[in-house]
Amino acid sequence: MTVTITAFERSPDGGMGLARDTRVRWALEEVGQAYEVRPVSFAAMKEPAHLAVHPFGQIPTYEEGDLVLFESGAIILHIASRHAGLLPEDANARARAITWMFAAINTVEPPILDIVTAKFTEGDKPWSKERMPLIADRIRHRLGQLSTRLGDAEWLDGAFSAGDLMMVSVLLRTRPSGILNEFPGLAAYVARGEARPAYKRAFAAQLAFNTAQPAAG
Ligand code: GTB
Repeated sequence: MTVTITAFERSPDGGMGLARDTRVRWALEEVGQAYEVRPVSFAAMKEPAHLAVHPFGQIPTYEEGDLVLFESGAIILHIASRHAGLLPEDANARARAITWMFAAINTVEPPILDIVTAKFTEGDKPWSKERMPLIADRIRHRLGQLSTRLGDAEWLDGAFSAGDLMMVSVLLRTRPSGILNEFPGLAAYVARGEARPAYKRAFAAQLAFNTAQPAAG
C-alpha cells in the first residue's frame, strides 16, 4: 500500500531537517517502508483540503489507503507497531520504549519549543530578551536529567528504538542554540542517531526535497 506523507513545500530551516517530517521519514527508512511526499505550502495548510487531513493545519500527515493520521508521535507509533525494527518484542521493553517516545514529546520537547516561540514569534516583545535565559535554564534542567539517566549507555533502554528516534529528533532542535553541546553525553547520543544509515537517508531526502522545490512567490 502506498504511504504518502506531507512536508513543508519549503521548510523555513532550508533543509536542516528540523521540521517534523524528518522524524517520520526516519521511522519509514528504519523499517524499510517506501513513501511518497506531498508538499504543502503555508497557505495550502490552512485550506479545507488540508484541514480535512490535519485539523490544526500543519505537517506532517500520513496517508495509507483509508488511514489518515496526523501528529508525528502517533504516526511513528503506528509505523513502529506495524513493522519490525523500532519496538522490542518483549511486552515490558516495548512499553518502556513507548514511554520514552512520550517523554520526548511531552516532557523534553515543550521547553525546547518555548525557545523557538520566544525567539521567532515573540522576539519583538519588550520582555522577550528577559524570558530567554529562563527558558534556556528549563531546557538545561531537562537535558541534565536526561543526560544523567542515559549515562554511558548507547541508547535509552537497550537496543535502539522508536523512543530513541523521537528523543534524538527532539534534541536536534537544541543544537542551533548551542545548549546540546553543553551536554557531551547527549551530543554524542544525538550523533549516534544521526550516524544511522536510515537517518542519513531521511536527512538527505528532506534536504533534496527542500532544495529542489521552486522558491515560493
Ligand atoms: N504536535 C505536532 C506533531 O508532532 O506533528 C506538531 C506539528 C507542527 O508543529 N508542525 C509544524 C507546522 O506545520 C512543522 S514542524 N507548522 C506550520 C503551522 O503551524 O502553520 C515545526 C517546525 C517548523 C519549522 C522548523 N524550522 O524551520 O526549523 C522546525 C520545526
